[in-house]
Amino acid sequence: MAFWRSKSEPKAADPSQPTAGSADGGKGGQAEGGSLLARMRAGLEKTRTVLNTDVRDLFKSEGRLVDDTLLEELFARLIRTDMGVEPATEICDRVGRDYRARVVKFDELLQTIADQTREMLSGASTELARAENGPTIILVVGVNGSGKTTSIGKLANNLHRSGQRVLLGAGDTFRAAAVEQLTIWSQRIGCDIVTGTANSDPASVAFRTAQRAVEEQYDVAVIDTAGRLQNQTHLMQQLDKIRRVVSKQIPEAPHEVLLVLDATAGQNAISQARGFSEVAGCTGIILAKLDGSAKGGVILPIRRQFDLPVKFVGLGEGIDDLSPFDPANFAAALFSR
Ligand SMILES: Nc1nc2c(ncn2[C@@H]2O[C@H](COP(=O)(O)OP(=O)(O)OP(=O)(O)O)[C@@H](O)[C@H]2O)c(=O)[nH]1
Ligand SMILES: [Mg+2]
Repeated sequence: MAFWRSKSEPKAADPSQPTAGSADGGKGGQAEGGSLLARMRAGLEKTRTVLNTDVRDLFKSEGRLVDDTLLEELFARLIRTDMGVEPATEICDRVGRDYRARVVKFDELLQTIADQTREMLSGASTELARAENGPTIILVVGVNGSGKTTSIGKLANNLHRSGQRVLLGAGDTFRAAAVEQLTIWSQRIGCDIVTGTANSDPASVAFRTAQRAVEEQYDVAVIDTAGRLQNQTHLMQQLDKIRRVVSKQIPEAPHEVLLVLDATAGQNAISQARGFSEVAGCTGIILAKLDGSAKGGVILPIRRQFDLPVKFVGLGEGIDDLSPFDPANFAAALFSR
């Protein structure tokens, strides 16, 4: 599953070619698509269990009459996944519209909810941006412990495996352990890394990363940053400085500013997204730790409230546990039995 096609491959705009960010990672292969669904399903296990068990509990095997009581109960159960009031209301409205005063089976209802979820999530392009010429620079930001460094490791590994020359930038200079953590990832992947001494200016690491990426003709550089809160003004200004020094090397860079959100934070992830997307010029979201969360429904308000596509989801701590986000795949995985 390659996140990017190589530059020599045909453009994704060619309708005969699947896109790099599509559910099957651009391979178009049935088997791979199937295994992606299985992995997404496993990653969403906790949310899926909440939904399936909770919603199924509302039904008897012979089905149940759709009336106000059922719709209220359904609403309460949907809310538990942190999908938020609006999406839950819309789903219940649709169930009411389609089935009111009829007896429905659990499977029928689940299919309707899945369809509605897919529609609510679709629309934005989830493909990773790419520089026309020269290296693509990806900056990764987010609050402490959200999963930035791990997501960088997984992303870089995938790009490296698909034949890209990848450079990492250890822009979290606050803690020696952070540099070590990214260095270990670079060794596992077999890619190069630019580091700075502890407490050195992260912008200087970012500058040197972009400079080396240009001079040595890397395809992509992924720059890590220290965790910060959106209300820590000086730290947010530091992000701004990182962006500026990178754009001195390459005017359009950074091509992506990926905000890593922790899915286990549920609705709190939304306030993080709000703060960061305003200040840091984010271009997309990585929703990490979906596997550890029963609140995977939070993806719906994130999609709705921000003009920011979810580009990847983290489905575990392993090197392969990052998947391009695909609404159809996500909805199918979430509501499959
Ligand atoms: N289960 C699971 N754990 C994850 C995932 N992504 C990251 N983690 C774990 O979350 C913890 C924090 O991950 P890091 O990548 O260090 O987070 P960070 O944002 O770089 O943290 P700081 O640099 O301290 O701000 C680690 O234990 C990771 O293994 C994921 O998708 N699933
Ligand atoms: Mg980190």
